[in-house]
This record gives sequence, structure tokens and C-alpha cells, in this order.
Amino acid sequence: MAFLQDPPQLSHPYRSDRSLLTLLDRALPAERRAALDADLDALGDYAQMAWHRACNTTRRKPVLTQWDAWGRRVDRIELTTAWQEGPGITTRHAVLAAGHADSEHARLEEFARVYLYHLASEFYTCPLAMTDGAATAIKASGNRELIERVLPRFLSRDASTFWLSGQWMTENAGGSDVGNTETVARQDAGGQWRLYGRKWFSSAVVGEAALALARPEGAGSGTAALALFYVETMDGERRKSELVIDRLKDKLGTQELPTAEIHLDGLPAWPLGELAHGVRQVAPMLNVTRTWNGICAVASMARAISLARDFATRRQAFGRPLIEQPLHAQTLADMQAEFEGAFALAFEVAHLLGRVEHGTAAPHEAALLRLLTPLAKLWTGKLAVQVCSEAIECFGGAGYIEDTGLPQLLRDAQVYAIWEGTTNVLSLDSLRALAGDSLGALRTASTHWLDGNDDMHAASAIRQTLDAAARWLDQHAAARETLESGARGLAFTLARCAAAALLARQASWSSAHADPRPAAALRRFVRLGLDRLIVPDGDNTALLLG
Ligand code: MFK
Repeated sequence: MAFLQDPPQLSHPYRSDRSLLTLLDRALPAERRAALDADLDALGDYAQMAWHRACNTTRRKPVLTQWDAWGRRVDRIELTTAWQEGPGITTRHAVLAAGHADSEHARLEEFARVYLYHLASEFYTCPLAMTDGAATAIKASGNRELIERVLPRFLSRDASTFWLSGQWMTENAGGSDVGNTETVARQDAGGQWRLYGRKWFSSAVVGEAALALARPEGAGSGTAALALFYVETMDGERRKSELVIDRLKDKLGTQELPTAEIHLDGLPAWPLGELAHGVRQVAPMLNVTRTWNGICAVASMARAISLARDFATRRQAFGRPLIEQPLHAQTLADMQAEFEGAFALAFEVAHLLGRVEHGTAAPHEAALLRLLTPLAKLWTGKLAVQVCSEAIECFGGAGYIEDTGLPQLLRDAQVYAIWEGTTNVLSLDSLRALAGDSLGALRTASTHWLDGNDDMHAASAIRQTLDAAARWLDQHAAARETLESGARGLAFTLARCAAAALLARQASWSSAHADPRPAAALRRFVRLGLDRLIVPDGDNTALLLG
């Protein structure tokens, strides 16, 4: 009998995830922790089933049918099975509703669900993120009529009343530079606002609503003159004729997600608030979707590492299982330590968001959240690509073969660094946040997180690196070009310091509960280095680009 290699088996994504279990045990009061268990267990079951299903069926993509047999424009999108199951799973397990519950732990409990559901959902989490963001931005707008109309839909626990919302910002001219938005808002004779223009990346076009940026006719140029509008897409069972789907994108990854190019040809729209400062009004949505991005990036890393670790116990090479090969074990442990740092930071942003929204955060924590949100998004987005790439390499040639299901992990991971602002756009956003006293807030928080930890080497590395980052910022604050050129290095450094201090907090708690693993993750993470500051050298850059 010829040799046949066992494929990797996916262990239960909830019950076997020690990072998630220890986080929830530490952070939640016992009765809330117990109440959460059934939903997380069920989402873990669903994730395991979805992985088996994906490995045993031919992959499908959504299909757009623009015209029916009689020449009528229909713009119908046929969705994959996981997408068809999305509204049922989301509402049954209160994925969105949980995040808006009346508790400081609401967001942590929401994002634990998101983390488990994400990969099984085939990125149905993308429109869920936007629906969550839209609910948050609409709440922040204080627009009572809209709040009463849409929140019961967006946060519904019943699939038959559930609505998805999109976020229509990106255009041809205004990609990251949203100030170049060309979509125009015009009032008709009856005073109804209507939108005219083309949106270039519409990820939730199957939704029932969207928030869209547009320039009221006659308003000036630039970001401040944009307004934020709410739109609905359906007329009963039919899509509104003023919303035309031009085509679906052919993408590197996230291929189950129907990302569309659309035209708005007089689509009725309602302003959320004042007819200006639309980016300011959409910012709560951006910060929520960036939190989703971070959690989903760590979910991809968790999946990649779980499969690679399992495979290392099954695959024999050079006379022993891979997991007993020193260099392979070293590689896996490095991945695990980096993942645990990213996991700690992404979930701290989630928990903090809930505390700030609920009004129970300490005074410095609003500024801390403003800084950690872009830091977590940009760092986890980049790290997910690195970890998924390394994990695929752990399978040798098999990792490069489509129907193992493994290459998709890497293709999909690339999106985290692009969605909701690229690494560089987010690094510049972290400079926006640092213009306030968010660095002071991070130092205060790190001191709390390190409190009681006995790893003196880690504590001193974190403090020294934060001091170096503060000196770097002082030194370059007045020279904008230099500051921007080093913004990525600064952001990575601050993200790694925050992650290390958070690992220390978890390590203290876990050591007291006879679990030495988080302390090992801290030691290794710090050994992998915290300082990513760069020495700016504009002349050298110019020479290399000349
Ligand atoms: C499964 C994972 C889930 C994820 C779902 C992802 C779905 C994917 C679909 C997409 O990717 S949608 C496209 C996402 N596009 C972006 O994220 C845009 C990237 N560009 C930026 O982020 C720019 O920084 C931004 C357009 C937001 C602002 O650039 P500008 O034009 O230079 O604006 P400006 O003047 O600096 O800021 C305008 C106001 O917004 C200012 O406030 P004031 O009016 O009070 O002065 C800023 O302080 C405020 N602001 C900007 N970013 C903010 C913010 N406030 C709070 N938080 C922020 N992050």
C-alpha cells in the first residue's frame, strides 16, 4: 500500500483555543462567562462543520445575473451556502445584538462570537462589521427617527426582520483620500435628497441599507464639505431601480464575498445630521469596522496555526514527527507568541470599546482606545499575512495546493492590510491620535497592565521601548515629512509594547491559576523584539527611488 499522508484536523475552535478561554475566564464575571458558553460552543461547532464542508465541496463564488430572460434589469446575486446561512446564524447567536447590550462587557462578548464565526462565515462578517458600524454611527448621530427605524433591524435576533447595512465610501478618485468623493447629493422638487455617482468597492451590496458619503450640490471641495447619508436599497422584494450593480469584482481573496461596482442614479437618501463633516460623522463606524478587522485577522492566524500545529503531529520527516524537529518547533512557537500578542491587543480594543461606550472606562481610556484602534488594525493586518504565509510553508508543497483549503487562508489574509485603510493610512491615523495625549494614556495603561508581573526583563524592555518611542516622537514632532516617513515604525513599536504589556497582565493572572503558558508567550514575544523605530533618512530614500 502506497503511503498516504493524513490531512490536518481542525480542533474545536472554541474548546481548544486556550488564548480565548483564558481571556474570557480572566475578563468576565463568572455569571456572564457561563451565560456566553452555549453561543460560543455552537459557533465553534459551526466553524468545525464549515471547515469540513469547505474541504469536501467544490468552492463556489457568488454569481451576478443582471438581466432576466425577458430583458428586465434584475441585478440578482446568487450567494454561497455560508452566506445564505448568515442571517440565521447571526441572529440566533446574537452576534450583533450582543455588542449593543447594556453592559461594559458587551463588545468583548460580541467579538468572542465574531472571532469564532468569522472564517466559517466566508467573510459574511464584512457586511456584519459594516452593519455594526452603521448602528454605532447612527446612535452617535442622535437622529431619533433613524435610530427607531433601523436599530431594531440591524440588531435583530430574528432572521426575518434582520437588515444588513453597507458603507459606501470608496470611489475611483477618492480611494483612501475620501475627500475626492465625486458622488453628488441633490434635492428633488419635493425636497427629497437623491444620490448620483459611482461607488467602486461596495462590499455589502446585498444589504437592505447603507451609509454613503456624498457632496451636497454646491458645497465646496475636500473632506469637510462631504455629508453622510442613509439609504435603503430595496423596494419590497425588488432592488430599487436607482441602484444599479455594474459588476462583481474578481479579487485575489475573499471570493465568496460579492464586492460590487455600483451606480447611484438618484437613489433616495437621508442625511444623518448636518450637511457637512461627513467623515467626522462616519468615524465611529470606521473605528468599529477597524476593530472587526483586527479580530478577524487574529481569527485567521488562529486557524492557520491550529492547522499547522495539528499537521506537525501527523507528518513524519527525517524519522520523527515535525513537532519534534527542533527548528520546526521553534518556528511554530514563534508564530504562537506573535499571535498571542496580536490576540491580546485586538481583544483589548474590543473590551475597551465596550467600557468607553458604557461609560465605565477610566478617564485616560478614551484616548487610549483612539490610539489602540488603528494600532491593532494595522499591526494585526500585516501579521496575519506573515503568519498565514509561514503556516502554509509548514505544510511544504501541500500548503500550495488549492483543494487542501490552505492557500485560501493566505489569499484572504491579504485583505486585512487593505480593508478599512491600508497600513500606511492607519499609521498616519495613529499620528492623528498621538496629537492628543494618547501616548501618555498608553504609558498609564501599561503601568497598570504590568502591575504584579514578576518578569522584570519584560517590564524593563517595555518601559525602555516606550521611552524610546516618546523620545522619537518628541524629536521628530515638528518635522512633518520626517514624522510621516517613520510613522509605520512608530506604530509597530507602540503596538508591540501594548501587546507585551497586555501579555504580562494575562501572564500574572494565569500564573496565579497554575497556567505557565501565557508567561512563556510573554518571554518569547519580548525576545522577538519590541522596537521597530526607524532612523529617518530622506536622502537615502530619494536616492533609492530616483
Ligand atoms: C471582516 C473584517 C471586517 C472589516 C470590514 C471591512 C469592509 C471593507 C470595505 C472597505 O475597506 S471600505 C473603505 C475604507 N476606507 C477607509 O478606511 C478610508 C481610508 N482613509 C482614511 O482613513 C482617512 O484617514 C480619512 C478619510 C478617514 C480621513 O482623511 P482626511 O480626508 O485627511 O480627513 P481629516 O480632515 O484628517 O479628518 C476629517 C475628520 O474626521 C477630522 O475631524 P474634525 O472634522 O473634527 O477635525 C478627523 O479628526 C476625523 N477622523 C478621521 N479619522 C478618524 C477621525 N475621528 C475618529 N477616528 C478616526 N479614525
